[in-house]
Amino acid sequence: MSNNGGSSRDGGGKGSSGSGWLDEALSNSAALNAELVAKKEGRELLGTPSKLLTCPKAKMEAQPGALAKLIEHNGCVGVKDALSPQMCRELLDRINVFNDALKRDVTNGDASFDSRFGGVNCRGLRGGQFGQRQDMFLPATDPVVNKAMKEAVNSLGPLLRPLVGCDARLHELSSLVSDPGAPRQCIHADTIVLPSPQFPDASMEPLYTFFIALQDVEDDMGHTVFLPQTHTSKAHLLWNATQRQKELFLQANEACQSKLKCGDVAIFDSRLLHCGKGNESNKRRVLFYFTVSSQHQWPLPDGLHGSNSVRAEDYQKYTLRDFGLKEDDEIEQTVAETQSRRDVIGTTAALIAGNMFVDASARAEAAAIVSSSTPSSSTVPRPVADLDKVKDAIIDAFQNRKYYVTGDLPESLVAPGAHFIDPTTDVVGWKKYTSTVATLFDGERSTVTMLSDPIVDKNKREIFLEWRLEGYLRLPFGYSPHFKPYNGTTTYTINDDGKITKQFETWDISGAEALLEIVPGIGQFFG
Ligand SMILES: O=C(O)CCC(=O)C(=O)O
Repeated sequence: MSNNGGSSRDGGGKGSSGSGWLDEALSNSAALNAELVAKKEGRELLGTPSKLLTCPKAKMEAQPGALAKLIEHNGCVGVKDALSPQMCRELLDRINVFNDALKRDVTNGDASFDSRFGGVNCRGLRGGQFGQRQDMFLPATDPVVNKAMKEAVNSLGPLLRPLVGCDARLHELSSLVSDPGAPRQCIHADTIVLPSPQFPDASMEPLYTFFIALQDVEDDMGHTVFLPQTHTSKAHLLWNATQRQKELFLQANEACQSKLKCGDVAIFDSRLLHCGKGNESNKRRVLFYFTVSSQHQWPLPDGLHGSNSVRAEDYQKYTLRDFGLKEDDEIEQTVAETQSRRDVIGTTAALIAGNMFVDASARAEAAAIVSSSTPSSSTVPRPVADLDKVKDAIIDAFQNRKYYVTGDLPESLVAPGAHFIDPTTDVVGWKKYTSTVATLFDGERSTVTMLSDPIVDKNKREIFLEWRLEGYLRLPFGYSPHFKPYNGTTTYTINDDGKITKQFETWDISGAEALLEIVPGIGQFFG
């Protein structure tokens, strides 16, 4: 949970590491300032959060690949009933015992603060050395903790396989204990997005954190607030800009909050912006949590990318296999799903519409996308559109409207819910695709060239195009870099109505690399 990379660092007034009154005074003043910032964020910058999209466990089991894809895209999701009520009760009791014992050990000098507790954001000025919010590490070998991990991994196994794989490493094993009076946290991310200006050569696979509630979290106990789709380089760039820009950015983003019942889990990409709300109740709120990733090393060697909330003796010691995750028969299907990730997002929309989520408004929104793209059940045969005419319309949009760099693709050519896929991106819908292209490229100064006459395959209902693209990007802060020309191909899939249901691009490697050098997270522009 040690957050990093952004402007709202620990700010918590750390327990034991201060060495004298001056350190303590500075630390307290930083903590007070952080609490004020957090209050302002809650009061003035974030609107009323909606509810985190949350899916029943059975749906997660039925379509894990689609859910994994949704997490990748959104950065957060909830799943119900990840731990049984009995396990939650047992673990909660254990954590309460640990909490008393470890505080005693630290106070008596039998253990150092940092070996048992993490640097949590806004720990709270009252509550002495430990504050009112603690990030308390849990030992992996403790029988109750171990049993809870095994149960959680078994229960979330269908999702963990496509999301991170059985060999994923356990990076964090801890608990969040928020006592009455714990203040609201500042918006923060637990890890940075790499590569970054500080670490241009570094890269990372996402780390996913699982917050499991060990009791019902009532509204006044403080939910966790998430800002979906902010786990991207673009979002971090804006969030790490000037204070004013950061505030505008926070105001512009939608927020949602987990409302976990006992045993439910909120899963999030550790780069996602989020914060815990204050505990205004008279009850303790405890979350059991762990963080896993297919990336085995974290933090990276010689980097200041953050630290992990895990006991030193457990650091880099476990993978999910150690908690019972196996590649069983299901895995074949899961691997296939992961390999054809491009197709999964379509399934995702269908799933949402098919009642995957508990949240009614999300379901309605997704249902609208899917119903409009679902083939009609009418039995009356309808005339099939002429593909040569569609080809001419595509050529017109490509050559005369330059839609690959202007976004000026007529909506009438596109089926609702169509996919636009390239080596960095997979977006759904005409609006999202066209508005992003228009924002990303400088259409006036960029050129597109058709390299051969498009080929029509009437059997597959596909149109194939070869092209070359060159020009300028339009990035934040007036930055407009030129990118090297690159060649590509596009395969359009056309439905019976003559509308594009899929635009699938490949790029020549050197061109793609050149573009990615300029905008490492280019795919996220489409997020
Ligand atoms: O208290 C919470 O709900 C969230 C805590 C958290 O996100 C953090 O400390 O990084």
